[in-house]
Amino acid sequence: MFKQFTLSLMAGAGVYASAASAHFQMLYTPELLRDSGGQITLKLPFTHPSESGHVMAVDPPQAFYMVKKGKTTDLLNSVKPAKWTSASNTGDAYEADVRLRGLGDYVFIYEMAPYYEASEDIYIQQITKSIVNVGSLPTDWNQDFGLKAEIVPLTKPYAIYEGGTFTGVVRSEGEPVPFAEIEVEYVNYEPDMATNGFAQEAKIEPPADAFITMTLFADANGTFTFGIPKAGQWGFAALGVGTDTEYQGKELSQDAVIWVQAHPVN
Ligand SMILES: [Cu+2]
Repeated sequence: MFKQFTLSLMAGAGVYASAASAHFQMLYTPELLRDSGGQITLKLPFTHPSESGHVMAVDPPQAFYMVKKGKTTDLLNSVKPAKWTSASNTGDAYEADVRLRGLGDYVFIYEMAPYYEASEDIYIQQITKSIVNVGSLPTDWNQDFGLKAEIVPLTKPYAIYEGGTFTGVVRSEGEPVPFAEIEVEYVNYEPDMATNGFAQEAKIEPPADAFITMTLFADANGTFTFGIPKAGQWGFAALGVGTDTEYQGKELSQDAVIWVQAHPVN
């Protein structure tokens, strides 16, 4: 109740909770672990998923592709504009329909255009990865793609129990990034694939603002582990770990993002 109140207050004043919540480039489909292939839709809003925060308009992505059994398929042409609605606004976003054929891992890599964050006077560019598996057959999930900013999973990101852990390594062009700062957010408002927006109701109630975006640091080898308390999708963003540090004369934070999904224990 209190949180709802402060959120609407801040929205009314045109002030956004950039200190309390992190930007996350979503690459969302409800099930990262599927029984069969077929067409899936990926929703691509740039937003604040743990608090259904504002949706930010970004230029079309610089790259979007998938890798399956080592083969890369360009998906940039399948990206189309779509709106996304949060508790704060309805904003411009993107989505893409993709067909999955056969068993294995489909590694989706989405490189958004740099976004100018006025409140910090910097550009932000996230290189986002999400891995969809069909039929529990592992193929490509733990590949290091040598991206400018990347989180390479050491845990299968689609086969984690609620109460389990996720371990990843922050890398930049294959090199570990020691002591990288990582922000963690829960997709706390269920994305509605039909209406293009977050649910009204939160799934969990963070006990304090410090839980809206959680922060941890990688160790000296760029490795981190996070215990996942709740089923659903969780995003990890390693901040400013990329090779590019400037865009149009301003500081650029080139972040590595990965999405993982935990399943309930029944
Ligand atoms: Cu923002």
